[in-house]
Amino acid sequence: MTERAAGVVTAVYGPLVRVQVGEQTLIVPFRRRLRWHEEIEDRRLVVGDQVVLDGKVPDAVVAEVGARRTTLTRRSPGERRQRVIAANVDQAVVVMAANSPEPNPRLLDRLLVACHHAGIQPVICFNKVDQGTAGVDTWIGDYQDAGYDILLASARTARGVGCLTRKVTGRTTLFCGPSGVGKSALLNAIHPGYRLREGSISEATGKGRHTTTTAQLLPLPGSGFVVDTPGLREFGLWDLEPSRLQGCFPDIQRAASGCSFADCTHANEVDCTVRAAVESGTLSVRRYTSYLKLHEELVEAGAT
Ligand SMILES: Nc1nc2c(ncn2[C@@H]2O[C@H](COP(=O)(O)OP(=O)(O)OP(=O)(O)O)[C@@H](O)[C@H]2O)c(=O)[nH]1
Ligand SMILES: [Mg+2]
Ligand SMILES: [Zn+2]
Repeated sequence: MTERAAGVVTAVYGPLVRVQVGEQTLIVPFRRRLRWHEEIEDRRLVVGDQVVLDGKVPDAVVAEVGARRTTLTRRSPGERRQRVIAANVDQAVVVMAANSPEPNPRLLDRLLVACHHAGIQPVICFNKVDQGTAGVDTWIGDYQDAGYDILLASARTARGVGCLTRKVTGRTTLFCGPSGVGKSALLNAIHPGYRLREGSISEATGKGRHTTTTAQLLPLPGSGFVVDTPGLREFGLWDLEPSRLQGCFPDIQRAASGCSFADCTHANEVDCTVRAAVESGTLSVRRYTSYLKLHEELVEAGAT
């Protein structure tokens, strides 16, 4: 290897990172005074970061970090700081089980908002349809109406796996969602060579057991990358202006085109076409309520 080489971070293990350099996988430390090519608040390497290594193996170190094309960020649970999940991802497959563990549309909305905010294209995937779709039957239509790309899949029967493979080929796609919904299982179905560990579902709680413990970027056999991530229990939004929330709800955004006030929050203003759409049944009450709650939360977060 030459003295300097470009690579991509595929996993972070505390003071060490795994970097893919061409066909080679290296586990290397990073310089204390890393050179960042942009000003960022959270100066920690994450999967997907484009880096430059300095020095020859076994003494190579990460010396530089490229500017991030996209950054998926959440509020660190229990803290008033951010946590970057991954860099340079262009698409996210938000995975929920179609039945069990019980799908959570409020968490789905948060993840979708985070994708829109980060400029990452979301795909909604309901996995485990071999166990039925009872958990989503009453509200899946809300997301169809909003125009989302929705995939019904089963890692067990391979339903939808061909379609998912086509969607991820040639791109960098992050898989996210609660624990136990089958993120790792879907990735193994796309490429059995990954041999990712799959968990079991707790009989007592019906929930996943957090089998995947750290995010990792995996090269696809053709072209592109996928990112497997640990299950999320919650997802706090970070650094989003309340006024920009409607841009992260395509259905609200569409309905808002006729509102009298340009800065209408759609909560209680007169001549609000969003509320009119809810009243006439063309906009989902559940999505509207979800928007209002998140809006309130963002206003409160900004005020404290
Ligand atoms: N019936 C059925 N079970 C599935 C399917 N996909 C995954 N499972 C099972 O669900 C359990 C959890 O799957 P994982 O792939 O570990 O789930 P995960 O989303 O990666 O979970 P974490 O790593 O904890 O975030 C495992 O026992 C899988 O065998 C499916 O399509 N149908
Ligand atoms: Mg997993
Ligand atoms: Zn309005």
